[in-house]
Amino acid sequence: KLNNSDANGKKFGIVKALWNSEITNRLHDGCYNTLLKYGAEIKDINTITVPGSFELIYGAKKLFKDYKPDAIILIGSIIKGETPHFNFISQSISDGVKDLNILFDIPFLFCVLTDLNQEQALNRSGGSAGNKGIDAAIAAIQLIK
Ligand code: DLZ
Repeated sequence: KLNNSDANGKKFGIVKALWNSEITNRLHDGCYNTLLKYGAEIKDINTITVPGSFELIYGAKKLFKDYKPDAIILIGSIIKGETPHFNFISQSISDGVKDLNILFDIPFLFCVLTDLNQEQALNRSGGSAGNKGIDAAIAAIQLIK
């Protein structure tokens, strides 16, 4: 169980994809507000944006090197289209986040929704299925703790 000051004095990096930005903004709000709720200071939360989820890995690597945070949360929303593109991109991103976790000595949190449609994405970004941005922030704080 977390205390309200567990995130205090810690530095957080967030990388947010702009593709499906209605969803990623909702995830970001949940994540950001949760970090504040547990004591993180605004000056210690650095959000950068990348064009799409595929670029989250590069953005996270760059943020790690430039900002030296205690944890990095990667936020994206991939929504299935007509082609297998969805599967390739989802798989390569989860592989990439795994690689970041192996390569560098801080946790990288996977907050990338892979949904079949917009309705599912809305449900999981502040709707009936909660907000996965909140969950990712809590996981980041738990790992640092
Ligand atoms: C190209 C593409 C497609 C079709 N769908 C998504 C998506 O659902 N979610 C997302 O975050 N990004 C998507 N992209 C963009 C790719 O992530 C990437 O930005 C481009 O392929 C350029 O590398």
